[in-house]
Amino acid sequence: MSDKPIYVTQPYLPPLDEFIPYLQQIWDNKILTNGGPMHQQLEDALSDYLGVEHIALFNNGTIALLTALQSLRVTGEVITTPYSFVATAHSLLWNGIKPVFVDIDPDTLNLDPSKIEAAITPQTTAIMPVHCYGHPCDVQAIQKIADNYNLRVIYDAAHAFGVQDAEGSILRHGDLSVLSFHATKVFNTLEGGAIICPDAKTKQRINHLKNFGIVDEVTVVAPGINGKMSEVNAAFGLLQLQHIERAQARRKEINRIYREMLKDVQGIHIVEEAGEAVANYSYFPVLVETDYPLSRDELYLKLKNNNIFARRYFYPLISEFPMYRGMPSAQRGNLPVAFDVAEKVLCLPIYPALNDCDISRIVNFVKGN
Ligand code: T4K
Repeated sequence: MSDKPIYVTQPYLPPLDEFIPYLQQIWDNKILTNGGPMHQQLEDALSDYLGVEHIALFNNGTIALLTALQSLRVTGEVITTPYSFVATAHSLLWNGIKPVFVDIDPDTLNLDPSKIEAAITPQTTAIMPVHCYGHPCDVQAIQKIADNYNLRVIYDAAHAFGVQDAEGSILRHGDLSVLSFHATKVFNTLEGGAIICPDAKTKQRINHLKNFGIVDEVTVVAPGINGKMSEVNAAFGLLQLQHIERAQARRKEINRIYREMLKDVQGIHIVEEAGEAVANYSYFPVLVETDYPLSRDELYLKLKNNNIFARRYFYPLISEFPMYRGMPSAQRGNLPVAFDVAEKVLCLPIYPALNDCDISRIVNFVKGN
């Protein structure tokens, strides 16, 4: 095991000296948090970059999810996917909401709209789909169901930074969309997140909720939380934005090389990107099928033993964790596709600093060389 470790992802870090002027400004301003100038600049810059009108920054994606649910006063039961990071369902449980798991579509690996209606009960108030790996959900089908049953739609768009469909940002769909800017994401603020809001009034309510419910020195309108992004995090985001095009171009190229090199490998199924979407290449998931010479876990371990840390996102399913697995909707019979995919998936490393030699090394191991 002599080669350097390769992780599933690695944050894009601009040259350190480029960050110093931002820090100098913060030192000069002496405003470290609570909606300072960097925070305002990043909201404006992200609105432009993402093509959305109203964005509220957060200290991480999970607090943003919690706050999104609070802002819409969601209660009762919410239909969601078991095939995601645990934060999706945890945000429901933390709000006293019961997650109801619905199976995923075998092609997109997103919530299967054709299975949603059967899971709706009189207690259902919302749907929380995930644009898994940044691949867009079937937003039209989901909205149609939501309209028919008067349900809210909150997209967990943690993976979907910069993703577009034919008419624009994928983040404009639903009542709210929630982003994560965690270090492992295509755009990061070290820790961070955001809610995309449809209008200024909703954004104002969310701004109050992320600041303890405070409106002014003597007025508190809701039992809010501390979800504020600091000035250092916002400054890091501003610097990241200067580099995002180059970083994304490299991800796109890595995606292309993998697809080319892996296309004829028996038993390796490359998960397709959705239709005409502008993708963000945040993950490179493959399914290790039964005609591959090794099991998924054997391949995972083989890579690991050679210092290549691919990840089984998302295994186990959220519904398999102890706080969920007793629920009727968590049972294997209800989620056959999700169980099947979770047992086959492996996300190969993808990040801007991954070089062509690294990719060849990974592919050679996958090819059995
Ligand atoms: N919804 C969805 C669908 C999500 O995927 C997430 C987060 C959320 C909601 C919640 O958003 P946040 O509250 O996190 O903003 C990672 C991330 O911690 C998590 O943000 C992310 N999803 C999830 C999919 O992946 P882990 O436990 O796999 O992270 P970890 O520490 O094992 O990191 C993975 C690899 O990345 C490491 O092997 C090395 C590399 N790495 C990681 C960090 C933190 C670095 O090179 N540098 C770093 O600083 O969860």
